[in-house]
Amino acid sequence: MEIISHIDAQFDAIIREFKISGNILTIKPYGRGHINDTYLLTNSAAELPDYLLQRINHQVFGNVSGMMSNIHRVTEHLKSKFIKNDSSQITLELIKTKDHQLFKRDTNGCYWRIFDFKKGMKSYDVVETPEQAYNGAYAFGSFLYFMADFDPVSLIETIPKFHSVIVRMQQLKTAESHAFKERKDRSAIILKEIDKMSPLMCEIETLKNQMKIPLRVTHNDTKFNNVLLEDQGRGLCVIDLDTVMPGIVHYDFGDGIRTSTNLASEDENDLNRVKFDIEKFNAFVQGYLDGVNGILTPLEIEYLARSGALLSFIMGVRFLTDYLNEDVYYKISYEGQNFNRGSCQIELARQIIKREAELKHFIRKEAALKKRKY
Ligand code: ADP
Ligand code: GN1
Ligand code: MG
Repeated sequence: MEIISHIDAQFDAIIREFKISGNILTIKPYGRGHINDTYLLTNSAAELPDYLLQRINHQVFGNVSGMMSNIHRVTEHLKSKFIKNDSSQITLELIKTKDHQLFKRDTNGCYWRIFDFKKGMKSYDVVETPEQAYNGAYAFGSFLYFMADFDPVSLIETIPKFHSVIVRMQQLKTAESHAFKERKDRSAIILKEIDKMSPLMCEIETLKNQMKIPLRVTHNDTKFNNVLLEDQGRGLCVIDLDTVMPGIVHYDFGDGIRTSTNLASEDENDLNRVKFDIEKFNAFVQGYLDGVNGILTPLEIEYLARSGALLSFIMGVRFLTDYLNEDVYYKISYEGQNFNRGSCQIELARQIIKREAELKHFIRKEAALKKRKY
């Protein structure tokens, strides 16, 4: 494999470690993820694959080897399921190194991996149509369904207590106690609102701890831009598998609702524009329930309506924490972005909580209508 000369020597050295086909013509930063550094590698021959190179954020993911082993096992499992049951779905494919490893550590201590790039598919930061919401939800729902015969505790927990409200609230309090006055003052109103909402937001965690809600293999980062939809056709691919680990359905359903029903962007500056869209909610519910194919228990179904608020709340708390910590976790592109992100998520949580009875009614009705396909 020859790498075209204008590619930076550092990238050149990394790419050469992996088993890729053809010659890489260009490399450019890609996507809008908040955690890893992502690059699109374009092949010089159109008929050969393009690739997605990522520098893994090892501050966030302390056990890179365990995480990569999770991803490998999960993608192999899904691939075999899709071959047997569902031709519209594909999975990420890891490209191994020439010495058959799942990632490479460079001399600076950075960790790199390569996936095949899914041509003709794209992700959406803000969902445009109910049909997109249905399709993405279907992919996330069937992720849960097809992973149902995989032992959740055989996966390593890539970020322990990732969606624990109790832990996230503790982290917020610690950040608050260390924060600069200016950031604390700016956050004061929203912090009060968070305190008021917090008891209601702990209920699902209590049910999980009491083992009334089953532990499953969950994705845990089902933000809508973590599913690729085919431009033309019905193809679907769930991506960003770094946080696949044991969890509960509410984490996945809830984050999907958070990111597919808000008419505004995640960091909207004007809170009046944050609007929960019921049409996209309904479509997401239908897609998700079709995807999970009847495996949810009555108690799981009962709490789905709350979970959209829960995940909006958790993300609001996490963004605010990072704002108070001077933006050390999430990538930002302007000062105050984490404040905007946090305020938006809390506003969305507030709107969803207000409509819980109506949302619950819709979910119950839809769940009763769904029949198993397989
Ligand atoms: P992060 O963990 O930083 O969010 P992701 O793995 O989600 O990183 O990748 C960032 C973006 O890159 C995604 O939102 C998506 O748009 C795009 N992307 C990721 N993997 C692929 C792939 N295999 N094919 C095409 N696009 C991809
Ligand atoms: C991060 O990696 P990305 O951008 O898909 C974060 C999620 C948050 C999300 C908020 C490992 O997701 O938990 O919901 O930002 N991922 C991690 O947009 O913390
Ligand atoms: Mg992502």
